[in-house]
Amino acid sequence: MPLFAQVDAEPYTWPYDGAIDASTTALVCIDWQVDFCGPGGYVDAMGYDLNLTRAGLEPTAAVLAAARAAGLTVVHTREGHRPDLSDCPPNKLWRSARIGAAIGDTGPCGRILVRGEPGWEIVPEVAPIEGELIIDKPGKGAFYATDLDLLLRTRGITHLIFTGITTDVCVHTTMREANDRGYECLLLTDCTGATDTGNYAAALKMVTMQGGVFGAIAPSSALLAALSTPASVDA
Ligand code: C5J
Repeated sequence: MPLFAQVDAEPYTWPYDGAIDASTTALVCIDWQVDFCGPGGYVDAMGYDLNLTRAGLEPTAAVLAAARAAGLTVVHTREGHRPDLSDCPPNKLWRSARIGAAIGDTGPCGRILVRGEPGWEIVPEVAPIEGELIIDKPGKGAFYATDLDLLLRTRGITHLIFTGITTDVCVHTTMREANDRGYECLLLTDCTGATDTGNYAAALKMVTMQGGVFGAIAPSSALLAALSTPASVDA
């Protein structure tokens, strides 16, 4: 499996342990679903600006293409619940109703955040292809109540590169979960978005504190440069 140059990242050159090894690195694409970035979905129903959550789509599509070409494992996640909502905690349901977008209610994209509905699908720009891992999760973190950790460890994956939405909620929760499990994490700054610009900026900054408390951040251009540069033998 090929080795690639390290990424010019903040607050340290990523990964910490040398070249990017395609056989131990996965690209994780979090919740690029209609419900979070499509017209008529959950985020739209809550009244937030879709331009903020859609901003990362184009750079993510480019990163996906590069990751596939480089031979990285690709993982996609989807937040959603069973049709009978038996896996939706009552307080999550109550809070969504409170903001006028109740999970399970019918909207323009079908039932909000329910598995199998049009709003729950991943948008075509970054849709999975055959052979890629898809994780369905009931919560914000992709490690909670899923087999993600088992699938990654079985494949020998130790390094994770994150794209997705929203930066401050599902992306951050998953990156923190991964970091606590010992995965070496990188978040691509232009491949993620939040429903609030202040939260987006704060979430990125949080990663860089304490020498990289949850890992590192970098623009996708830095990753693309790394993936087009074979690692030198002594890297
Ligand atoms: C949210 C997510 N924001 N995918 N979910 O509720 O970040």
